[in-house]
Amino acid sequence: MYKVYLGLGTNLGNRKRNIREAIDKIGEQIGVVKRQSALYETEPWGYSSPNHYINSCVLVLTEMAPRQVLEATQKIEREMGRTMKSVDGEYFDRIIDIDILLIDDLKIDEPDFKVPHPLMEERDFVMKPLKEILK
Ligand code: PH2
Ligand code: MG
Ligand code: MG
Repeated sequence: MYKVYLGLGTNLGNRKRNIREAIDKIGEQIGVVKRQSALYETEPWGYSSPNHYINSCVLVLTEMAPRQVLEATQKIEREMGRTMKSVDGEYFDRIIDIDILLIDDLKIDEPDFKVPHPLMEERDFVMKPLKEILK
C-alpha cells in the first residue's frame, strides 16, 4: 500500500467542477482518496495568463506501483481533455493537471518521472494545500 500525495491544478473551464471530476476519477481509477485540502485560487506561476488557477492536493492510498500511478494520472488528464503538456518549463493553460508530489518516502529519478516533485518546494500553490493534508 502506497501513500501518494497528488497536486491538482486547473485554470480553464469550470475549475471547481474540473477538480471534483478529477478527484472522482482518482477514486475510481487509482485508490482511496483519504484527504483533500481546501481549494486555493492562485495566480499563474512561471508564465503569464489572464486565467487564474484553482489548486488543491489529495492523499490517495493505492496498491498501484508508482509507474502505474503516473500512467493513471496521465490517462485521467487525457480523459478530461488535456491537450498541451509543459515542455522545458514553458507552461500552458490547462483543464486539469495532476502531479505526483510524494510517494511514501520514495525517491524516483527517471528521465520522465521524478519523485518528490522537483519544483514543489518553490511553489506556494503546492506547499500550502499539501501542508494541510500532510501527515
Ligand atoms: N502549474 C504549472 C505552472 N504554473 N501556476 C499555478 N498557479 N498553479 C499551477 O498548478 C501551475 C502554475 C505547471 O504545472
Ligand atoms: Mg504541474
Ligand atoms: Mg503535470
